Amino acid sequence: MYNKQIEALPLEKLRALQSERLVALVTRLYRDVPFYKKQLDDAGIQPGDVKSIADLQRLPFTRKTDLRDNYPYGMFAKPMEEVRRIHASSGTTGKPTVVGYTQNDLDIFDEVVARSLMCAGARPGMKLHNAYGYGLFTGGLGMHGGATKLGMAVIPVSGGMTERQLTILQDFKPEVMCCTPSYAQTLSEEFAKRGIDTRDLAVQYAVLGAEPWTEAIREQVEAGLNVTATNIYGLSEIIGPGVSQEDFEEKGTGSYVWEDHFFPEVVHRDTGEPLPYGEEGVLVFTTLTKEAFPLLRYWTNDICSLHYDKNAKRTHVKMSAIKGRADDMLIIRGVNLFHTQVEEVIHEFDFLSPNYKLIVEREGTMDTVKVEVETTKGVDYQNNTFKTQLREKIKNTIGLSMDIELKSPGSIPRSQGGKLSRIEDRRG
Ligand code: DLL
Repeated sequence: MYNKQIEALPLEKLRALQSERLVALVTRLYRDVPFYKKQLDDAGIQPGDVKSIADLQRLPFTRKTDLRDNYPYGMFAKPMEEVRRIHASSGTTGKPTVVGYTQNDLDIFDEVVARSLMCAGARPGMKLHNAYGYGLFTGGLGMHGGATKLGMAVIPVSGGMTERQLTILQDFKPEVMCCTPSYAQTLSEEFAKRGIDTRDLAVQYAVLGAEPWTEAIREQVEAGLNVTATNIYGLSEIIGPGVSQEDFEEKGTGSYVWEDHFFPEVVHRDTGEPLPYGEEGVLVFTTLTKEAFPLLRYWTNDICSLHYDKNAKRTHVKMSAIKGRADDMLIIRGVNLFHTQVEEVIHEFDFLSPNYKLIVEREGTMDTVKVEVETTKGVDYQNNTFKTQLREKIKNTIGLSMDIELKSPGSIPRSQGGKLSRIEDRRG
């Protein structure tokens, strides 16, 4: 553990710490951010009404539209003289979301990423091949700061230029690498294409995140790169990478949320009602300690569930893998669909590789989905039996009839370094 005192803090003490931090946060927000003063006044809540973390559920949500309405700096709680860095995430539509950090915020960022890296298997003295993009995206600089804090040597490769990535992975001998899962797929395939045996690499751990992924991709990447791959989750609005992290020895049991800084809730996507542990809904975060850009009950739109794992090393709550973003969910003939559900079905067939794309079209008033998926090497992609097997499995598990097109290996677009969109929406 990077910070045993906090990561293994007994739950009672964690709650007391969260309560103390929430009370201070609400006081700061009411005093320093006009948007929050109005929000709280409108809800009939005064700072003194909030006495513990249990009162959080009475407070209003903050949504992405609130950030847009206050673009670029209207939600900042500190004067620019105290801000030391600005990041932004490019929205799919309109203006980016702008976030700021004081020096203290940057220190917290380093701390949670250092914790995450250690949880992923990294240790001081190791080298990190950092293939997250450097720039306005929080991935590159975020991982960089945390790795430095942990005592690693950072190789700031950034995303893209795949040929160079392969050379550096071979010659610089990093023990840890980080990038998006889709780019890890690309790197693994490129090594294979060149006949390079990845058992000769020094890399042992891959820290993958920034987009949804399932066990299908974990298997491909772990085998292809000869690594242990874990999930790192985060978003710019909350801090960047390092909001939660999966432990390399507890794979598949969810990712620890560093809840001394980021308090998570899962709520019903229509009513906003808090849901019990284990139930799936929208993930909502309150930043308990951030100074420049603190947020109350921020509606991430990411779909997952929370649970406490009694067999775990740490006391913090775990979140399940993200199924997708609520705004990326397809509604096909009344059935809700995330692309990760199709990915899970693909995983069940040895003749398929997790390189796929969903194509959504509208025929009259009906939406249709076509799955384009590559077969594994040496498999006949024109074999209709395989197609039928996949179609039926999807129909039985997801409840939707989909067109299937099996493709030859290498024919579906790959990640060139960053996040990869696996849905092509042709509905116009
Ligand atoms: O993607 C921060 C990050 C960088 C996380 C590097 C992990 C590693 P944004 O660009 O603001 O920030 O995008 C945040 O990406 O709301 C999720 O929808 C998605 N996302 C991030 N991590 C995961 C993950 C960074 N591990 C948005 N699994 C979030 C699934 C993820 N989705």
